[in-house]
Amino acid sequence: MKRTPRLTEADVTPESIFNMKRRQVLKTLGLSAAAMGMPGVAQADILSWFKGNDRPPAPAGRPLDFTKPAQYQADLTLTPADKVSGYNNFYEFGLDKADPAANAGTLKTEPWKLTIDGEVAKPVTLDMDDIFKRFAMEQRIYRMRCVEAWSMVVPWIGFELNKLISLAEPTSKARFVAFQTLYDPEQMPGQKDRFIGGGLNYPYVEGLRLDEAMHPLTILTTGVYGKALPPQNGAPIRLTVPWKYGFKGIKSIVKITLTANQPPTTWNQIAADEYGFYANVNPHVNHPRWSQATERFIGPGGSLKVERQPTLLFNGYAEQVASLYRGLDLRENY
Ligand SMILES: Nc1nc2c(c(=O)[nH]1)N[C@H]1C(S)=C(S)[C@@H](COP(=O)(O)O)O[C@H]1N2
Ligand SMILES: [Mo]
Repeated sequence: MKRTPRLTEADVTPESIFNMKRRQVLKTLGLSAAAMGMPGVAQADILSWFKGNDRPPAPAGRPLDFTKPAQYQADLTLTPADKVSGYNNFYEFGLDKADPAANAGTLKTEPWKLTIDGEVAKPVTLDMDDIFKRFAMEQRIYRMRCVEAWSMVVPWIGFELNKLISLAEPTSKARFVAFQTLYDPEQMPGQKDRFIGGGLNYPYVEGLRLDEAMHPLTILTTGVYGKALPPQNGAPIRLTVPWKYGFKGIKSIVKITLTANQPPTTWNQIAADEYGFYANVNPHVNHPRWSQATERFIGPGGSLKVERQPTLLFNGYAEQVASLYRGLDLRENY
């Protein structure tokens, strides 16, 4: 008997090639779900999940207090707010760019605790009130470049990660920083079902070298466009490393652990040849399946008007960060 083709681990592949449109996903699920017996979630649940839009939208983020340091108010054309918070990657809520905005509204971000531990003298757990009290927020207009070759310019609000790390007092053994997203399959359907979550391992994890984490451009982000982050952008706190591909910018962080050894990272685990630990934006190092020489800038105008522009080395931040990689082969360490 001929078996219905089913999605395998190899089909559920990284960013961009798992770009089946919602309709095709539904078709695939319709064909295969009954035959294979979906673990965890009944087919009907998935179908209604993918309809998406009957879910309550996220409440508007509350306005934040912040300064605007002149050196970080880059004179660049901004991506409009509705695109920054309407075109997202957050696989815990589905693979389509519209899924996070449609489906993340129910993420419970209050109360929220962030723990910093590992190779530190003073491990600490903070709630969001503690974070807003301890760290002054500032707006930073940063370029944002996804490995899929689209880009935005975003007015984030946040504070330098080095301030939090210093608070915990790294030991002399600390060389890397590991980050972890909330793990709560009841709230994040992609964690419960690999058809929704794209077959990634959850919780989503990321990492930086300690010197990258301490760099003044590296921020923990709590807001965008003047307000607290909406869930689809990684509320209530996410990482922003503007010279690296977007997948390094892990969302909805609950834990930061200083380590002696390089930590595993989610996209690297699923496709090591395509997504390196460094993930520095580099027009000269192509992705195995597409060129990184240019990018589609998602700017104002049209519904999703895009303009091709050259990719910049270190996403335009070479002057500030190139020294971190002196002597490192950027082709080998992609
Ligand atoms: N936990 C988690 N963090 C994540 C992702 C994800 O799927 N899960 N996607 C990453 C990718 S690929 C990108 S491009 C950025 C997108 O951030 P934005 O939606 O705020 O633009 O988030 C990153 N952080
Ligand atoms: Mo991305």
